[in-house]
Amino acid sequence: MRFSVLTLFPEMFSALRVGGIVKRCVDRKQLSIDTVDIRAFATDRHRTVDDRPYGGGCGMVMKPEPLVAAIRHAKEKHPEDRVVLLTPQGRLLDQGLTKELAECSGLVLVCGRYEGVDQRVRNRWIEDEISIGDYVLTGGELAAMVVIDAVTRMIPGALGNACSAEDESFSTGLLEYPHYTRPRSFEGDGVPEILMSGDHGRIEQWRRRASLIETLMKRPDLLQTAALESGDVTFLETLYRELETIMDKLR
Ligand code: 4GX
Repeated sequence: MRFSVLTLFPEMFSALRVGGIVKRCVDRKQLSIDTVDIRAFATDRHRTVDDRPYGGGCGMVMKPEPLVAAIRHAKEKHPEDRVVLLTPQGRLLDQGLTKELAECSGLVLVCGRYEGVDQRVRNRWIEDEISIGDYVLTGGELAAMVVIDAVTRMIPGALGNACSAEDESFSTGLLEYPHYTRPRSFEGDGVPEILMSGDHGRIEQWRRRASLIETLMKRPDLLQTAALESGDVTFLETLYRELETIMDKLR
């Protein structure tokens, strides 16, 4: 996977090289992250990259010329790479979109600053618009890093260990079950006995049910789209009936 990042603040992306899985993938050449400084493509003496909006109003707009020169530069080497703009107006990033992006050979991530980019650049050059959530950032850089991070862990072998990103929460569409490690007793709190039983069938069932309960309590909306098995529905029906019995007595 290849990322070309177009930004006015290329130094921000050094955060990805400090440590962790993204750095390891870069070191192993499973991933490349090239930053392109948009300001380097400004041609005037002040290296201007923004200008006032036509029609008036507050804030500035990114000028088309340096931005398009930067996009052309990134596309030159790899014309097949998809040009993506980070913006609150984009498709909401979720695990499905992350998987879709991971199938691309390369992405050109365009990080906007100010009020945004000239609409003509969007019309001609932007192939996809992505949002990392319904809130407003001061620039696209952190959003681009979120995309890089989430897409990187979908690269086959990226997570290093034998487990794949596939068996975790969100690939099932459910929240993760609770995790425990040593010590067996921590400040008086123990670990669910079943996890120490060595009975892998029952452990798997406990974890699945814990995931279902976690999802029901914290993100019930996810149950609507999760890949539920018939045993899951049976378990949820059991919970439902148990609650009904309790409620009947309370009322
Ligand atoms: N998920 N922002 C981009 C400037 C901007 C506006 C419009 C292009 C077009 C954001 C988000 C986000 C703030 C990044 C506005 N650039 N990006 N920036 N949420 O809030 O991705």
